[in-house]
Amino acid sequence: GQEQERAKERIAAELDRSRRRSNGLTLDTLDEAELLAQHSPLMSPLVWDLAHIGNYEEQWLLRAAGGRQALRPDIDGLYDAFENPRADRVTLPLLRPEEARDYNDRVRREVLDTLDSADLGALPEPREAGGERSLLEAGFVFHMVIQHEHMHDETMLATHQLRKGAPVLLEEEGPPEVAGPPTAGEVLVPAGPFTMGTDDDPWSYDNERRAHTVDLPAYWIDTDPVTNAAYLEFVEDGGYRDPRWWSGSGWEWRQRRDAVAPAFWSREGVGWTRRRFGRHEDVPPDQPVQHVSFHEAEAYARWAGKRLPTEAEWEKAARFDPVSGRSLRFPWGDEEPAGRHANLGQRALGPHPVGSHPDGASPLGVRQLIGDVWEWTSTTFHGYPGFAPFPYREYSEVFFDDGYKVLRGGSWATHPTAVRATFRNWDHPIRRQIFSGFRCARDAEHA
Ligand code: AVJ
Ligand code: FE
Repeated sequence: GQEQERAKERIAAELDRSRRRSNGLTLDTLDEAELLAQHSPLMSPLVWDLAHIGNYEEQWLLRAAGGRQALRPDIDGLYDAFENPRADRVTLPLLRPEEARDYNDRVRREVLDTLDSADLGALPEPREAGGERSLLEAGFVFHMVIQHEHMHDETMLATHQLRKGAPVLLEEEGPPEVAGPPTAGEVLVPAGPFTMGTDDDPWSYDNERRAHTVDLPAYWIDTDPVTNAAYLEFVEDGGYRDPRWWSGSGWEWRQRRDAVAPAFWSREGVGWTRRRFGRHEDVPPDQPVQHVSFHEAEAYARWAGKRLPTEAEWEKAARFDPVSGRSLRFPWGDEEPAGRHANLGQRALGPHPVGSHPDGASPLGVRQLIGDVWEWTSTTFHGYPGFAPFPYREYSEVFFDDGYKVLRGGSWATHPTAVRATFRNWDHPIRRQIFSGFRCARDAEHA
């Protein structure tokens, strides 16, 4: 009925929004040579991401959900991320930019066609143990495809950051004027249970499920992400020369890379500058530090006499409401993210200063958890108790191999549909081309 119509309108609008964004990062801003080029061995050529987005949409919306035949069975292999490591994709016979555009447009026309007659299924219901989730339930497969496109858009932004050449991206908005009141810097999260994960969020991936109770001892967590100014103290204190602060594998990484500061920073006289989407600027002291690896985050925390939060500690700080005892969808409540809540969706081309978005604080008074920078946690990526892969093992299960650390909260580059307080991201602990930062935590002293 009416509810389905509204859901379909939302889906059509979000599909359109994500495609404008993808095209804005590719066909609208770069020439063919730049789209086909390999800007870094860590990244795909942008034209690969572009056609991969269309191919994924075709596979899931037209074939799996719509029961249609493949439009281009010959290209599936090219855009399979597991068959082709990122560094090799530039050597494949990829669709040219204009061919990718035509293919994506054709897929999208047929998708909008199937959306009209799709049965989005019942509203999500809390599931019995072992209950099956279906592709269309509460619109899930459409939500998955929308989020997938935005995830690749964020990946393409990381490619833009690595590319050399004149700037092509525009900042839509300057930083907000509203700053929150200063805090003591940390809050004490009281001991006790909270609900982690979800059973019924219609946008949630398999790895966010199931909801389960986690009982944590009391801990302190920073009210704000670690700033460039704070991180610079670690740098200037010789933090990168002192193995005491680093784990064994962290120190090994630091030496191999000869890392002396976050990625894209350079020392200029007595100060530091950074390169951001082709522009050089002074490192802004009040912004969350970004482009640090897990190893750097961990070393800073040890130097500061603290540690990284576990994933459960991050999530409790982000969504536990001590008054109602409930876990919220976002730190500020269940309301969809608006500009006042968080810096999301590539409106800015970087994090906002610490203290921005007081309206986005969690019930416990922790700020900027959503948006600005992805936050490294100390947790290795695995499934929650009772994990069941859905709808395919390669979304998350194949990464449960001890090689990945969990990141939380999304960055300024993450679209609002692709993050929530339960959302889990993961990467290798050495990666820092992503928009990654962190905050610290520490144990509460036991009386
Ligand atoms: C969830 C961001 C780790 O980009 O590797 C993209 C998302 N999955 N295509 C990634 C994803 C399939 C994934 N991350
Ligand atoms: Fe993908």
